[in-house]
Amino acid sequence: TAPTRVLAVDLGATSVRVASVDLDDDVPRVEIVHRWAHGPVEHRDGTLRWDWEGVMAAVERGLDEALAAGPAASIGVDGWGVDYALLDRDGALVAPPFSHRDARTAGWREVAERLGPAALYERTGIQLMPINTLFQLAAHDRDELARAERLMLLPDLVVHRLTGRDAAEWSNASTTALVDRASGSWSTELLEQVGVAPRLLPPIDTAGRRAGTWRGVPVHTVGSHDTASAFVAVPGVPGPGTAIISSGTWVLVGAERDAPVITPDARERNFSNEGGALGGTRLLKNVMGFWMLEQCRAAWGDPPREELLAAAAGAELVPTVDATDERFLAPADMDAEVRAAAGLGQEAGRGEVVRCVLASIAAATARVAGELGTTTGARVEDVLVVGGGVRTDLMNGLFAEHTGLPITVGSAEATALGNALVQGIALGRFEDLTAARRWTASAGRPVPWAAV
Ligand code: LFR
Repeated sequence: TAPTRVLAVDLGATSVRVASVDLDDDVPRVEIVHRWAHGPVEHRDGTLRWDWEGVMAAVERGLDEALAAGPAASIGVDGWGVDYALLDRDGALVAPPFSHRDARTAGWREVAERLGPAALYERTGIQLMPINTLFQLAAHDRDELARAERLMLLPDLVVHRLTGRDAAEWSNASTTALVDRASGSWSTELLEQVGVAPRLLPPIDTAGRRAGTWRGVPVHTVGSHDTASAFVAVPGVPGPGTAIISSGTWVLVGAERDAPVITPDARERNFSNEGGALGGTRLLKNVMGFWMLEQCRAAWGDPPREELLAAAAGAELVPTVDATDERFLAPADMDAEVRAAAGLGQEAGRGEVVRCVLASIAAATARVAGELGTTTGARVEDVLVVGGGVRTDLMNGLFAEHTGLPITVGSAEATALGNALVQGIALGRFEDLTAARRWTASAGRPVPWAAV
C-alpha cells in the first residue's frame, strides 16, 4: 500500500504551520514544513484584526513546499476558534477579519443580560466569554455586516479557498455560542437577536469527509477547531477520570463526555460544552495561557524566553492571580497588569513576574480540574497534557505540583497531529479514534514532580 503521508494546515494565533505526518511511521512524528509567525495587527481604524492575505500566503507556500518534498494522500485544516470572516457577493473579504482580542466586545455583559444568560447557556452550553462569536457579532461594524453575503469561521474559509467547499465544520461551529446544542444547527433566533441574517451562515457538516481537492490532493474535513484536534492527539486513551490540558496560547482544561453537560452547576462554573472532532463533548474551561508570558516579553522588548524561564525557575514564592480573569485578555501592558493584580511592586524582578504568570495558570488549571470532578461526578485522577506549552518543563512541573495528580505530556504539535489522525481515520489508516490514540500514546512521557 502507498505510504499514508498527510499534510496538516494548523492556524495558530501566534504561528501558522503546515506539517507533514507519515501515518505509517512506528511513532508519531510531526515535521513542520513551514512556519509563519504572526499575531493580531492594528488595523487603520484602530481595531485588532488578522492579516488574512498573509495567513493564506503562508498556507499555500507551506503546502507547495510539502508537495515538492513528496506526494501526499490528503490535506486537512484546523485553526484557532471563534473568529470569522465576512465575504461579499463575489466571495471577497468585506474587511480583514477581527481578532477575538479586539476591544469592540467590551459591552458583552449587557448583550448577555439582554439575551438572558441562563437561556443562552441552556441553548448553547457555551461558557460566557467576551470572545464568543456571538458577542463579537453583536459588536460588529454594521456597515460591514450589511455588505456580507457569507460568514465563515477562519479554518472553514481556508478549506473554502482551497476547494470551494461552502460549509461550517461542527467542532468549531459548536464553540461560537450560536448553535442550538439540541438540534445541532445554527440558532436562527440567536443570530437574529444579534442582528445577523441567518442566511449568511453555511450549512454545518462534520469531520472526516472529503471536502474536495487542491492540486489533485484530496482535502478532508478534520476537527477544524484547533482544540478539538489537540484533544484527538492525547498521549493515551482517556478514561472517565482523565482531565486533558491543551497548553498553548490559551490553556484549555477539560474532559471528554459522550453528551453535553448542561446543568445549573456547569453553568455556574462557566463550563463550555464544545463539540468533539468525532462526536461527543469537551467539557472545558479557558484559562489564559502562554499569551500572558508572551505579552510580558513584548512589554520588556522581547528578551530571550529561556532567560526569563530560568529566572522564573529560581524565583521566590510569589502570589498568584486569577488566570481566568478577562482583564488579562488584551491589556495595554501585561507586565503592569500582572504586577497590579498580584500586588507585586516594581522591585519584583521579571523572573518573579513570569513565575507568577505560570503559577497562576497552574493554579487556575488545578481549580478547573477539581470543578470538573464535582460537575461530572467523576473525580479527576490523571492528566494528559498536549500543545506547544509542553516544551516548558517549568509549566509541566507546576501543573503536577498544583493538581497533585499524575501527569503525562504528549506532542507539542498535537493540533497538527490530531488533524492528521482524523485524516488517517477518513483514509482508513486507523479504524477509529481509540486506534489512533493507541498510536499517539507511544509518544507520552510522565512528568516528575521534582521538575519544579
Ligand atoms: C485555542 C483556541 C481556544 C479558543 C481560543 C480563541 O487556540 O482555539 O480553544 O477559545 O483559541 O480562538
